[in-house]
Amino acid sequence: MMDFELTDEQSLIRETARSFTDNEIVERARQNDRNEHFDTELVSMIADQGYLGAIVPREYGGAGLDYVTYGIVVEEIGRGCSAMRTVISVQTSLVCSALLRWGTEEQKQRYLPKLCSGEWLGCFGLTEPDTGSDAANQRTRARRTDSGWVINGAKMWISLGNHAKLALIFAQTDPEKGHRGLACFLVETDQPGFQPQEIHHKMGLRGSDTASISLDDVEVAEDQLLGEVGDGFKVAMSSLDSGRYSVAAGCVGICQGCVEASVRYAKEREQFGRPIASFQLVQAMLADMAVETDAARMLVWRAGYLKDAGKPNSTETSIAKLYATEAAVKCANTAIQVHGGSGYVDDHPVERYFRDVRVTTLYEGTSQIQKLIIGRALTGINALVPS
Ligand code: COS
Repeated sequence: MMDFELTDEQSLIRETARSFTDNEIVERARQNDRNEHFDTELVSMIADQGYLGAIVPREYGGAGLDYVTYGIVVEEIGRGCSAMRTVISVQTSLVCSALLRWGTEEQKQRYLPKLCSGEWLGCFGLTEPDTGSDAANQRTRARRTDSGWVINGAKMWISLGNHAKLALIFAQTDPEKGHRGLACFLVETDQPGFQPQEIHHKMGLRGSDTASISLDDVEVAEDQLLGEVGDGFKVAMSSLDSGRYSVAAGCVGICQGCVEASVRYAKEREQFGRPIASFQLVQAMLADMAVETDAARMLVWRAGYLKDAGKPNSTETSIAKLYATEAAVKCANTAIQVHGGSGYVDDHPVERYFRDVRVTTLYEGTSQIQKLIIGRALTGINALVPS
């Protein structure tokens, strides 16, 4: 049996997320974007809705949602503001999911309730100035000491890095071991030597907090290891399985927002004595956006279904991430075309969609990386390693 119907509970959660987005997020999103303001008050409101740590079981303070329902919430928030959607994706998918999957009981109890309530923000320190797609090639080093570890290195493009109280920091413990030498550390950011710096003048996501981080002799206790030494790469990849899903769901929201804004505008705007919605070439643009939106949403739902069923889903998640992010880039571009000159200023949401969406085919694995993951699954050949 195949079921495309949302349950009553999912419909209710969608409606709630939709009105929360329209009533609380949309107008602030524009102001925050204009002012490059990371709106911690809005983050608290999102936390109060239960959207941070949505997939975390209730016993740890989460909302206990399944992945399909989480995706529906992320779509709605993504329609309103990609900067706030990024907060949810990072906190829930990159940080909480890693703790859930790899944390000891004590680590889960220490951190998950604070992250779910929004009392603490978390960040995911994988990318470095010289380490992007080649994530295994970490330059940050962790050295054993009598009492634990000391970390030195630098991280780059870290969302929430200036506000986070907990940072997942990936580091190499033994360069000769390659990706099997990596470890992930739970670093509390008030630790001496942990120094974030704000990154400004971004094309989009101006309402999101982005940092470069330097780590100078940062000491971490032994019990702050997440997983075992050597698990670091798998911790990162499993988090990205959740993070890519979340980015994809947010991009479905951008696509949907483009359709809604464009239909509304095309019916209002008159040229040649009639609404531009009555012109075939305009309808073709609306139809193209609607098709992209539906296709992206179905791929996200499939990936979510596989996650909920506990089935392998990395390839399907990459397919959803690749398709939804590229679809959202196209939709944002087309939506501006429908709006004409009005789409070039921020009176309508499409101008911000266009800038905000651009990063989604870059972060959490570029479109090219997703294609290589999909290609490897199809052929069994790893195109990333010289043969
Ligand atoms: N979950 C758990 N483990 C995984 C995994 C996943 N989704 N994917 C791979 N692994 C494991 C593999 O099983 C393998 O384990 P063994 O060491 O036991 O063999 C190990 O990790 C290495 O896997 P793989 O061979 O796939 O590693 P590659 O070096 O080929 O991976 C890619 C290359 C490109 C896939 C990876 O580096 C990547 O995703 N890069 C993009 C990084 C990224 O998204 N950065 C954005 C940062 S967040 S803004």
